[in-house]
Amino acid sequence: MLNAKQKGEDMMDLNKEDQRRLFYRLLLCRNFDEKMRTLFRQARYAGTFFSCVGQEATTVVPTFLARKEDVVGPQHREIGACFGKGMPTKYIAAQIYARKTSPDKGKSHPCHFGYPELNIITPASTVAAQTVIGTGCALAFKIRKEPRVVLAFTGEGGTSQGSWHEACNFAGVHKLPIVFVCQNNLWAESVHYKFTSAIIDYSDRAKAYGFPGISIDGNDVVAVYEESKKAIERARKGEGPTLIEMKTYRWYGHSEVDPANYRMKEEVEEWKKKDPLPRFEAFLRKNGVLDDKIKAEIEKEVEEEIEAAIKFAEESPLPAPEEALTDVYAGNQTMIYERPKAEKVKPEPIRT
Ligand SMILES: Cc1ncc(C[n+]2csc(CCOP(=O)(O)OP(=O)(O)O)c2C)c(N)n1
Ligand SMILES: [Mg+2]
Repeated sequence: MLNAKQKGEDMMDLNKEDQRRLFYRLLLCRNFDEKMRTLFRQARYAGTFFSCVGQEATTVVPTFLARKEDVVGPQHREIGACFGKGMPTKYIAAQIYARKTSPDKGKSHPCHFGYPELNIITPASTVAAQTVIGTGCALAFKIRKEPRVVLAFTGEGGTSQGSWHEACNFAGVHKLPIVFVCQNNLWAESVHYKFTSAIIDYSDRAKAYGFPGISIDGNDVVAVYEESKKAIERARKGEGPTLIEMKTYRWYGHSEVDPANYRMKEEVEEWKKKDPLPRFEAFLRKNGVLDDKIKAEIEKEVEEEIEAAIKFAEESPLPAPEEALTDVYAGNQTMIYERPKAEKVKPEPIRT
């Protein structure tokens, strides 16, 4: 597993302003997440919250690279995908508060962040489901000859779900424009990955589906940037899927009701030293992109954005009970596409 420094890569294709914008989104994701954890303890909203603190780079960075028309399929912990793609923070807050002003009008689970305007698929509670839906979107893009790409996220636990394998297999066979991002944070609820997989590098799973897989340090923003960029470009050029395993760690419990006492304190402390934010900050400072003054301005702006989002959510009404059955079905929107011509395949001789 190489990190970005070993490979000599340095994000030179992003101008300074965009590098700062990326730092802004990472910090926004981190500080918003910490704030939501506090507000949960104050009972300011109901349900629960799946913190992604520690693993922000794995979601914010790939989605920051995606175009508006690209589709993103997050799992329950991938709030960072919304920040990376640019979903307005006030709608993320309204979703967590289950308010009428949220994209789903306050009717779904607090972690089901979806935003059709930016092609963010609402996560399903069934882990890995978004990889199947994403594969369907990728098939549609291929049939319609649209240069659009899908980013489909799961945790390492989600890759043991049958549907994830079906999605990868189908995407591999049809060379679909999709990037599978696996965030290996070592744990699926209280189950260590050694109890769900006999392999160490989840990228090895790609071999079975005939497309490339790579394992990287998911807390290294530059490495995540470079590998996501390559995979997205590959997909857009019609060269098919890529699996990127990003090794990372969640600092807190599975959700806010989980004290996570199945883990060793030492493991948590070790991973806190690999925090992606100070690492990226040091990189930006070294390259003259960030200094104390600019950082203070960014921090202030982030705080203001978070406060405004919470105010928006708290002042928004809850959905009325009589609205429960509206918007349940999409209506008759069946679309028929011309069937692509089947390729004639010459069978290869059987190898013995
Ligand atoms: C099909 C299915 N099985 C079980 C669950 C319950 N569940 C929700 S999250 C989760 C763990 C998922 O682990 P992973 O994919 O590693 O994501 P992480 O929570 O670590 O981000 C489980 C088992 C579920 N939602 N769906
Ligand atoms: Mg996990």
